[in-house]
Amino acid sequence: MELTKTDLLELLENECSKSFGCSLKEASKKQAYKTLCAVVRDILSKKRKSFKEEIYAKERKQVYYMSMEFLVGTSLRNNLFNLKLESKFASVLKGLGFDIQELYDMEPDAGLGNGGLGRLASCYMDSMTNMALPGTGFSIRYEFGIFRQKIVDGWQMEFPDDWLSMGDVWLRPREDEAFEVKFGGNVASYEENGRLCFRHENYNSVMAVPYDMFISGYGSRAVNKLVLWSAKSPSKNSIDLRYFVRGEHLKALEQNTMAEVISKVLYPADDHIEGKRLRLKQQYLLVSASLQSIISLHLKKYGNIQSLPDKVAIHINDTHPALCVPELMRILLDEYSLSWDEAWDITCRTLSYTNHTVMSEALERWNEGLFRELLPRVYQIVCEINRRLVEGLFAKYPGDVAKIDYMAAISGGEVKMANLCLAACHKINGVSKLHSEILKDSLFHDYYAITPERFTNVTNGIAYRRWLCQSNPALTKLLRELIGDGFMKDSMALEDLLRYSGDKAVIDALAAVKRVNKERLASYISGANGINVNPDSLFDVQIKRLHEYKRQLLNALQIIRMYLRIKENPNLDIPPRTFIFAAKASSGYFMAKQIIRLICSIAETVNADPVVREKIKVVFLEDYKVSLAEIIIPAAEISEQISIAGKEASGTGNMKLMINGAVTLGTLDGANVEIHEQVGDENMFLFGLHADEVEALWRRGYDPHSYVRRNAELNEVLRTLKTGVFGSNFDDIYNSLLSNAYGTADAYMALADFEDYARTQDRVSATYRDAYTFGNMSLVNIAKAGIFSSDRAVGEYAKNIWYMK
Ligand code: 26Q
Repeated sequence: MELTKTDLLELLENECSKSFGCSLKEASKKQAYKTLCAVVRDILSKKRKSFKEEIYAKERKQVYYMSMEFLVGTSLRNNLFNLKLESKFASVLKGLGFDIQELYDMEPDAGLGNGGLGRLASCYMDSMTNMALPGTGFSIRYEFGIFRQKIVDGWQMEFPDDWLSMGDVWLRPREDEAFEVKFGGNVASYEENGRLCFRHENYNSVMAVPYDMFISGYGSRAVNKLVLWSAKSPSKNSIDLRYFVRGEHLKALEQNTMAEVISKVLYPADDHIEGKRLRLKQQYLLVSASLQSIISLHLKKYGNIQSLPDKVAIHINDTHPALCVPELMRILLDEYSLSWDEAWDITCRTLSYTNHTVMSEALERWNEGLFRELLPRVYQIVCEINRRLVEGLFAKYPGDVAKIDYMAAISGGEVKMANLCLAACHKINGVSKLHSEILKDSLFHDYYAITPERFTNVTNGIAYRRWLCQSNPALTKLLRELIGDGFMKDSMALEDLLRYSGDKAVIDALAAVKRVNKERLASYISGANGINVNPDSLFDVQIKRLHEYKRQLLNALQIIRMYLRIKENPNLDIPPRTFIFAAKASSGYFMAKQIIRLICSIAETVNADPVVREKIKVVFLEDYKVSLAEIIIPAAEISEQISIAGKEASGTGNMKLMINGAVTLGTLDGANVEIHEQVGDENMFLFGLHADEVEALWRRGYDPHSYVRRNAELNEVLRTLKTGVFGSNFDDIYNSLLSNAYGTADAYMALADFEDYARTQDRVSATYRDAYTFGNMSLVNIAKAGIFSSDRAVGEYAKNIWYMK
């Protein structure tokens, strides 16, 4: 039954009086926000109950999505939109004196992720729910999510993100359903009924307490949940009496804080990996608690463990939860007394794995000693998996020690997590066509050669109802007028917009929408950075994590080129442009922080120059996060996707920008290749080396100097890094491009692609002058973006990987 406004009013008043002992008329804004969230959560909770009963009765297969990250962002508007209750609640609240937008603005982002991989996990939860697939996400309830970024004199500073004070409204703790997770200690063996058994002894226990967050789907009967584990000390009163009675009071509390530190903070790195003990503890907490929970639910319903792969699919989101492989084996062997072969068969058929990166720095390996010390029984199992793996490989490739070493789960004193997944999972996929080919051809080639049937591709997708319908209401309204609202359920219906290709009135209407969104972003920029940008200028956007392979530096070098050209010719006739950046750098990533400093310095010089600033402006927005992306993306006209070809696994920002009408300026990397397939040369600005050319150039020997010698303009640009044109010197950046002692200068080939990039940027300027040509490119991009819906992606996972009905 449908909720009326009277119902909503009653629900709100009851909740407010229950929680705050007052009526909404007397409530503060904060109280009203918490009241509203609690009411929405209760509505979802009721729906959840009936959906749960339905899937239970139908014995439907369940998918569990294991991820160290879910970049949820905000939930209130999303939930109201999905429940189709937004306007009713808005009007009821208005009657009580509250503006719903102001309540939305109070919600902090749940920033439980770094970037693409984490946001993808959240988009997939949304889509599973839209499609009424029974899916549960498992992750960690980090007390502090991704750090808040401030820029001080061009330097990135990191501050803790205390999101729970206002964000915990969505979390429902289930204290009494905690699971014990064991660390350290030793393993004793004994014999029982002729079987060799193992007992984990002298371990330290940590309790994993689940917190549920409900996930709503658009006009869907389903409500799924995200389960976040929080680490708690097992001792009842949080004091270890063994120490307390000896008078060691501090030590008695230490164990407690040691346990709870596990879920304190998200690791803010998405590039190079430090083998930190705490990170391994986090991974095991997630894996062990989740598997215990999954298996106990399964047994309660089905009564036998053998049916696990038929009723349960467990997905490993990159290698971070790869401990699923040995931990599931451990549970099956030690707790259910299965034979090795039986346990292995169940494990392989239940698990699947997605790879999200080909960067070798990001391939997870753990020091064997650390691994053994922290997880002694799991380590034994990894050793046995490895022994059997290597034995099999030896039979296949007798004497090919290098190959076997490369494929082993343990080698060179390290446990290699990707190889554990490759050895076990029944399906392995990349996240774009190009990326999946690269996995087969190079990174995972040796595994592909033995079992090609396990390898597949699922090109990423986005929850476009959030990224288009909710964050760009003006465009959504226009689209509904033009093509009806079929696209809100089926993204492929966006193609109907092609009917209006070349239609000047429609292109004008799209431009008017873009203009509204640009004004909104301009006002945000003026508030945040104190910079006034011209809403009639071209908004050129590069928003993503800061990494050398993503080449924000290439963008910056081109801006320097434009700056020098304007200085040389103050009458240079180009359409005004605003370059907008937002990016967080890993806290320990020195070069990334230098690049932020360079961009900020360019911004200062450019924006202060009375002549230059009439033609170009540069803005670095601090603290990039989901809710900021939702403001920038609708206003973007050019989407910079300029990674060195072969390194960006997919990219998903490119899809969000595309569906909002931005035109891609990019290399043939990741999903850009498939965007190109959709829109063609004429609706995209492509440049740069292709992935195979990059490879070939590496093999030939890459010499960045040769490009500088050939291109006087590039030489001038690079000189500014040394001569202090932008306030100070950027020797470290200069050296990274030209004089790295180890022959790895300019490892991401910014200089090789510079000339083509600059020429293409000029083409962008020329095209932008013709509003109809550019506007029509934008139209085609919106129309062709439907394929990049996460509904499509999740549908492919469900069918080809999780084997769900
Ligand atoms: C691992 C160990 C220790 C500390 C940190 C990490 C870690 C954390 C996050 C390693 C990698 C990540 C994140 C990777 C990521 O976001 N990859 C992106 O995934 C997107 C979704 O598939 C792709 O679109 C992007 O191309 C890819 O870069």
